[in-house]
Amino acid sequence: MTRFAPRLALAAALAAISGIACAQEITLRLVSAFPENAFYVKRTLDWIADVNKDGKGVLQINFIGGPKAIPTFEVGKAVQTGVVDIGFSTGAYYTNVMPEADILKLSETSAADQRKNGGFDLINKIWAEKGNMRYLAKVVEFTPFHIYLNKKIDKPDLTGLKIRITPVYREFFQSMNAQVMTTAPGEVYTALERGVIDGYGWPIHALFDLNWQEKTKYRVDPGFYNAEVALIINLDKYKSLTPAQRDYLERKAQAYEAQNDFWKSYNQQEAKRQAEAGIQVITFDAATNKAFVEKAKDVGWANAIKASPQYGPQLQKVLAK
Ligand code: 173
Repeated sequence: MTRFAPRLALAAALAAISGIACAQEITLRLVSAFPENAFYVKRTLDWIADVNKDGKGVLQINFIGGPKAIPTFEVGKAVQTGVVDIGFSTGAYYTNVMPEADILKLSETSAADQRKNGGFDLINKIWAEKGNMRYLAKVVEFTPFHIYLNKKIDKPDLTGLKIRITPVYREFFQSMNAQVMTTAPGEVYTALERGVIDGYGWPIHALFDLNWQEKTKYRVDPGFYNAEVALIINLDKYKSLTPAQRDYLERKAQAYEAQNDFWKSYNQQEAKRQAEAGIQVITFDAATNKAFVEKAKDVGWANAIKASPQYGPQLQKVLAK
């Protein structure tokens, strides 16, 4: 027996070492609320590849999939409960976790401003308390939403029109008498094709990812609000990371956020691309346009404060200008 003891000791030592090595590399599961073929997801897959390349032995991310894996409006819940570790989503898709999520569309200050003015800390206080989440990074901003239509209007009045929405647009479109219908992005094309809807709310960009230009005649200008898309992580998982893992994840997430100026030029190109695809712009006189944007904002904040009397006013201080 004694002959084997050193070998056993060696095996035990090796097992212990590899055990430590395993403990130091963690793999986090990420799911996207946007369809896999969306440009947002392509950018996120590039980011994941970069995280995995530099993160060997520390942290890896495993992309589980898009809405086929977890439906768009369930991704927030999946992050909250730890069914997945990281979600790639927008606040409007997880109002079933907390109504505050949709308030981020009202941001007039940038993510960089919010990291300095206390906004980011407030968001994380709310996200932790109500969503068991940490808001890692905002990766889409500087992007207005628009109304897209297949019927012409000559004033900001959507009476008689059936419009696809998410919580982003609900109260504003209803204030213009629209008949509204909530769907995930994945269902918009078919709804347009079948004539179930006369239009939809969507950002200035990323229409082409899902081929909606084929079924879209008009875009209403001006845009309103500020599209927000972010990486959110289950708070228990976040807390369980070693300091090295957490620092690495934070560094990579913040590097992704630091690219947000990209959207400014991309949005100009996308507007051009829409014109080239034959999408015509509907707009109003200057006073009407100004009133349109102001109304969006007023309706948005009134609803935000109604939905969250506790945090709505606090968020307004750091998000609005
Ligand atoms: O229209 C939507 O599906 C929506 O709410 C949204 C929000 C942010 C980015 C893209 C779409």
